[in-house]
Amino acid sequence: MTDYSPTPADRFSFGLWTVGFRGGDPFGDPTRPTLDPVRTVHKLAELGAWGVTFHDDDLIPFGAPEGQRQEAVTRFRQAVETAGLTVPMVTTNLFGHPVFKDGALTANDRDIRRFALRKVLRNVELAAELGASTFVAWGGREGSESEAAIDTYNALERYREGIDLICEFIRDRGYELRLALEPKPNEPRGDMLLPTVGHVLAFVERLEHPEMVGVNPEVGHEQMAGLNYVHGIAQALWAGKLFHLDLNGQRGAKFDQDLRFGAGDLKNAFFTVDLLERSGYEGPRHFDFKPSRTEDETGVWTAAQGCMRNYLILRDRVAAFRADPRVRAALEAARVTELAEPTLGPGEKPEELLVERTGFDPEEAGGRAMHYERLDQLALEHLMGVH
Ligand SMILES: [Mn+2]
Repeated sequence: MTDYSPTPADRFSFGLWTVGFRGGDPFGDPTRPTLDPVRTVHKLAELGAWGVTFHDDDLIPFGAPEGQRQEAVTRFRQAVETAGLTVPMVTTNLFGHPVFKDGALTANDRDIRRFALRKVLRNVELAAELGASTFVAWGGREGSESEAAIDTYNALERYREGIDLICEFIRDRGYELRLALEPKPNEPRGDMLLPTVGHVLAFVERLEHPEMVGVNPEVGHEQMAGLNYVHGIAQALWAGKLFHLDLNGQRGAKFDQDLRFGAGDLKNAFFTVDLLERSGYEGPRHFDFKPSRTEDETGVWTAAQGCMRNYLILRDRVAAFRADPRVRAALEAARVTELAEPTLGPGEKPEELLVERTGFDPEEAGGRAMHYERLDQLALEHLMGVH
């Protein structure tokens, strides 16, 4: 029996802004002091994490002069090297400063769009310098509260122009970087552009270099829209577009809770781990969560450990589920495996479907039981640790 201690081989990563969350919300002030990024790096390594990620502003205060910028980067880079961590992903804060109150790449104000892109390109340089392979773009303020205030067609055109421009810059510089766009339906804007995984996948196909751009789905962001996260990442995998992902917890369609992974919809978390472990996904298991503002720093690290422990426990549970001969029999009985078989036979033409030759009787087929109740109960019992 393992004690569920993570190792770098598990590829767990955390954003500086996650454990560094100070607990401020729209109704209350921060409840915790600032965490030094260097302390975070060493603490994450000690807990068994593999990687650390950040927004530019998490590391370098907005508008800091060049000297201060260099000092912050050098200090962070030395800590990462000493701790033996990696920086798999970097992202840009295009939502915090008042200049981005109406968006960044899709702001109506052209000067602001140009400033936003300058901020992104400088951060792309930093991402390449630190050896990151993924650059996440979350359009935090790309959206509106009023349909009158935004021409959605033009906004999508400017979004496309912005992402194309970033890709061109990466290609011109010869960087080994891929972009991952992060969907979210709302919050902080009333309605956001690219609200779901499906919207991002469709958007990517309109780009100049679709092969460079994928999706970064977050558990809570899909569930806020009442969608099934497992189905979302499955479609991203099917499209070859799951470049990165954000694991956390959410309870239904409400504000973005960013609970630790496993808290919230535990059954969907079970099947998320099941899919990731069976799919051959080799990217980071990145946690984008916010420790509750009720906690002090000790509670923050307990929550970070909880994210990793819950993943490892669920990995154990899904392995037992898949190995159980009763589950295999139940999958067979439910004909889940039959879905892998193409609907047309080899060499068969659609025309041939027009004539029924097999004696198929819809009345009889309509009466065939699927036995999903037994299969789902077995999954729940494995999840609850009975087997
Ligand atoms: Mn979130």
